Amino acid sequence: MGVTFSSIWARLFMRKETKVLILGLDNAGKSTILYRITMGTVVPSLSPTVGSNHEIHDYKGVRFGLIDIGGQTALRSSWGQYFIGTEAIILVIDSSDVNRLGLAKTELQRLIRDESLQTSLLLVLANKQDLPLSQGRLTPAQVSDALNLTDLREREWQIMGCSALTGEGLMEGMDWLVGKLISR
Ligand SMILES: Nc1nc2c(ncn2[C@@H]2O[C@H](COP(=O)(O)OP(=O)(O)OP(=O)(O)O)[C@@H](O)[C@H]2O)c(=O)[nH]1
Ligand SMILES: [Mg+2]
Repeated sequence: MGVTFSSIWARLFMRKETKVLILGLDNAGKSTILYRITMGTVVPSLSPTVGSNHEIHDYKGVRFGLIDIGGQTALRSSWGQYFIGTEAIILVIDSSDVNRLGLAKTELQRLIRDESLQTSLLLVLANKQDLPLSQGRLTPAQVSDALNLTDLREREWQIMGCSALTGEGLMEGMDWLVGKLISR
């Protein structure tokens, strides 16, 4: 109780910024999710991110410092420079990009192994759930299987189906993060 109260106190009144990285392959929907969360709307015609986008967002007593980093192949090698001090990773998966789920899994394994991220929470967003199953879109359970998430025994993780276009699932994901952060 005491720990929980002091944690809430610190986050509410000292405005400690909680560093969250939004990672994933190019075209997964990271920037769309960033602005959907912080501005509550879909920003049309976003260009692929070269570098990163930073936004501060207060939600349920937590001041989130959200960093969305470009996911193109050439940019993924520079993700490491953002890792120190990361309290949570939001890994965004394009649920319709079935051919590149293996690559997404390789990137996830790289994140999991990194020394700087050992205590980071992991929220996997199976994005683009608005697309029809007939177009080959996978369910969150299928994405979870493809990434072998149940093998992650040392990690606090969660998977959530979402759509950055409709907003479905995003707040539920943020609520999971808030719950975990407050109880730390
Ligand atoms: N149908 C559908 N399309 C989405 C969704 N989220 C994003 N998109 C589309 O996917 C494309 C890529 O979105 P971005 O947010 O730019 O992707 P990104 O992950 O930031 O890509 P990089 O910056 O290159 O790493 C855009 O055309 C978005 O409109 C979603 O939930 N559903
Ligand atoms: Mg982007």
